[in-house]
Amino acid sequence: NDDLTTQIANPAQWAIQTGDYANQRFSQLDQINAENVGDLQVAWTFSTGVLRGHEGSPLVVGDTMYVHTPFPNIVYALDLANEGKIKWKYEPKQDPDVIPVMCCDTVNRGVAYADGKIFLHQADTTVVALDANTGEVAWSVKNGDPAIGETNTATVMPVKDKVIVGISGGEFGVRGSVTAYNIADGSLAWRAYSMGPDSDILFDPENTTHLGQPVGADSGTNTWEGDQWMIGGGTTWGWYSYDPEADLIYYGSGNPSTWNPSQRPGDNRWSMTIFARDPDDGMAKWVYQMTPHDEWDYDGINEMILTDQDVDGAPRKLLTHFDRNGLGYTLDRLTGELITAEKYDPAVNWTSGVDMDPASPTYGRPAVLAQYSTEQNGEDVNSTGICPAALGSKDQQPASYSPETQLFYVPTNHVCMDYEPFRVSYTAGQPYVGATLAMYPAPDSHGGMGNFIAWDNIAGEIRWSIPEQFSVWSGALATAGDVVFYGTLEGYLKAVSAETGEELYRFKTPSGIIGNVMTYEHGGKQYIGILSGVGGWAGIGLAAGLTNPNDGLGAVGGYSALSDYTALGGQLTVFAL
Ligand code: PQQ
Repeated sequence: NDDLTTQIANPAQWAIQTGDYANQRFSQLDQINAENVGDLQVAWTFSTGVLRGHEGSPLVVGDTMYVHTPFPNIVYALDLANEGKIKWKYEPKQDPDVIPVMCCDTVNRGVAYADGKIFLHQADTTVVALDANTGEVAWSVKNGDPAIGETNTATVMPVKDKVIVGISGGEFGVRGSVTAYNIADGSLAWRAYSMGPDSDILFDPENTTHLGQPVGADSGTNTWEGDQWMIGGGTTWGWYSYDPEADLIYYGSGNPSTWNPSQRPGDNRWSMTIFARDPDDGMAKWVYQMTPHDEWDYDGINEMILTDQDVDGAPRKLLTHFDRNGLGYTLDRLTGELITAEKYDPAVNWTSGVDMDPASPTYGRPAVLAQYSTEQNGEDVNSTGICPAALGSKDQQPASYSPETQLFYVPTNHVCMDYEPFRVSYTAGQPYVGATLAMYPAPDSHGGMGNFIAWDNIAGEIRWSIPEQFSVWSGALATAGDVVFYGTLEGYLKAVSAETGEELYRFKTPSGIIGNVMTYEHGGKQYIGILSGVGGWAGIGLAAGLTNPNDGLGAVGGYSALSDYTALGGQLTVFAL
């Protein structure tokens, strides 16, 4: 999208949730830098008026900041030229019946901007285009139906003349899809499902490839038994990236439904898959399935970060992805060739690693340790001590990349689990989970449930690691000032050296942070912005008032100590020197 591309190119703005189309979350601004970040002060704050988990970040386009909230998904336009005065407020009317159909809190990862419009994708799957100046509704379209478990938490991505939209509901047997609507009027352009017939998944059996080979006919049905693919999951609730030169969009699909693997024999393609698609017609160029026949709920939706780097002395167009399954993957983003797949948390134990030999029949597949399987010979198996837990070595909390250090800064989880699968039958709109989970800190960690790490994607190695008491559920920001920012579940905004990880600054915001750090410049001054407001899957106990350790899909027990540090409440905190 030309307008959005122009807005993104101006480092004074934060025009897209992901920082740029490549999802690098890197800012050229360097007024705040490693030397002076210790002097950061709170410049101003804004209460959102909403209590539950606040993911995503504000946008800044021109003199306006756009702040969103979790359900009921209010959008505020704040006038930065007038001390943050509220220019307009949009509050959709949504049926609260959607709340119990949201798996992991009522979060929303933010609005998007393009062509003078603000795009809000509500919890109930209504996509609304608002006039960026007035907040008037330009058009509105229903992407799904909460009555059958379809909801939304993701942001959307404007590309060219379309807006790319995902869907949630993998815990309700929703069949995931990605949909493109025309920006001009909201009309449907195309929809591509994660599984199903070739015409539904927009695959060309001869030209869509998996690890360099054509996928062949019926690849989205022939690794499923019977009609299970129709309730097969593979939802698309994560982040989207775009390479304008290659003209491809990238995203991942989530867990196959149900969580009980013995009920869905086969590889369950294309759940747990990275997709490269043409934004004009949705056709898939290549795919890579990371976790065939998932047994642990390792959704593949985490962000795809696009970089141009040298590999073995040759410049390459890369895609790096920190999967829930604990492996950090780097692929050639033009062809889908696998370059590295290495554990980015040493605790990962369910696999001994990925077969990297192109000549091998199991090329590209992770080798599974039987001890951590949750199924043997088609029978359910209760398994203990599996690392990572279902929420992965990293969940949706996005990493950042600095082209200056060529390092990725990754918020991680250091949590393991016990997994008890059970038989579940499908009823539309009812939970279709089929496993009981217990989560706890990884055994070697002295109680720490997370780390903030710097990752070298070519070597496949951790450069430094900062232990955190809780999982780092906030998105990172790297800047040309040689500083990296992230938030913690206790509520600290932290700044660390991009080179060494040394802590340079911390400030405790009013609530736990699961939002993503952003930066902008206004009136010649650089600002850092972060939403606090604890919640998300890790904070579901606090957000939804749950206390039974196995509730919240197993997360409540693991994170119960959070209530000793923080409480609910949405607030934006903006910092400056
Ligand atoms: N959402 C969070 C969060 O915002 O903290 C964490 C998760 C979700 C998960 O770990 C999930 O597995 C998950 N799965 C789905 C799905 O399968 O459709 C949706 C969501 C969501 O929409 O937030 C999450």
